[in-house]
Amino acid sequence: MSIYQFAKSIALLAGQRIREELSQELIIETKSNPNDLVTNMDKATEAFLVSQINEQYPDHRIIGEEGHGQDVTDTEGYLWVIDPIDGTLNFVHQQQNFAISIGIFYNGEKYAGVIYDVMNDKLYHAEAGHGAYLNDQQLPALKDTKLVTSIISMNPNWLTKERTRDMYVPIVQAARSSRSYGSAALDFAYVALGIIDSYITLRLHPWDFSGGLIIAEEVGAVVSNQLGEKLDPLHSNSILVANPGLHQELLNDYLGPYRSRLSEIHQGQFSNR
Ligand code: 2AM
Ligand code: CA
Ligand code: CA
Ligand code: CA
Repeated sequence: MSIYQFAKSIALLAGQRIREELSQELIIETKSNPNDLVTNMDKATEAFLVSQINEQYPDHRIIGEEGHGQDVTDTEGYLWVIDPIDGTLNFVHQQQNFAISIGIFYNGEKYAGVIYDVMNDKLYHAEAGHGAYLNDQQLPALKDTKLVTSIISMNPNWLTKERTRDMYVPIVQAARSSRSYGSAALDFAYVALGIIDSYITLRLHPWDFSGGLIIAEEVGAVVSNQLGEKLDPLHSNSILVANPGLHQELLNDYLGPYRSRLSEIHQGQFSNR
């Protein structure tokens, strides 16, 4: 079995475990603030994925949101970047609209991405250079869109903050409509699927974007930070993912005028870059 096949198989297994245990009572803890939650299921799922990977590939290294992986500071060899449950608030409140996300890199280059929409049993997956799939169906290349006829995804929280309001309101105003799904991994998957045209957010961690980055780029999406720079699996960043035409329009016409503010935000937030 290839590493890619193995990654898909453990995502499916982990999802099955979550579905089977959904009726059990959750133990919910808060992390950085009262709305930043983690459950026993996040931790158990990460522990399961990490133990499976360690057993099969003891020399591979792992970064995971809940800390079961290692402290990784370089990208040598195989690197797994995993989010056991992306969309924990959806998981807790809705028992749906959450995903398992896995991105795998080899010597810092994209190798494969897997996003498993657990409750809908939809597996988005891609091996770099070989196209992206939803279950067994290959996803077609994205077509360019203009913002006026696009649906974008953005968390409305960014429109309530002094520092970002004037930058993002014109995008929401100009778009055909906007959505907020509450799972970054599913946002990437939906861009890859072409059901939304762009996903825009100011702060994601490597486990939020690594699987999605690899899948979305396989259908021709452009994935960068909001300064147009490449993402890497070791650092948090802002996100702009869209079909090529819309990515350029957003970067040039909407974010470009705020370049110095965005640079400042990046230096402040992501100073370890
Ligand atoms: P999580 O559910 O794995 O924590 C919600 O808008 C999306 O943003 C989810 O993908 C969520 O991932 C992620 N998210 C939540 N809190 C975050 C934070 N403080 N920084 C970056 N991403 C966050
Ligand atoms: Ca979290
Ligand atoms: Ca996440
Ligand atoms: Ca998570």
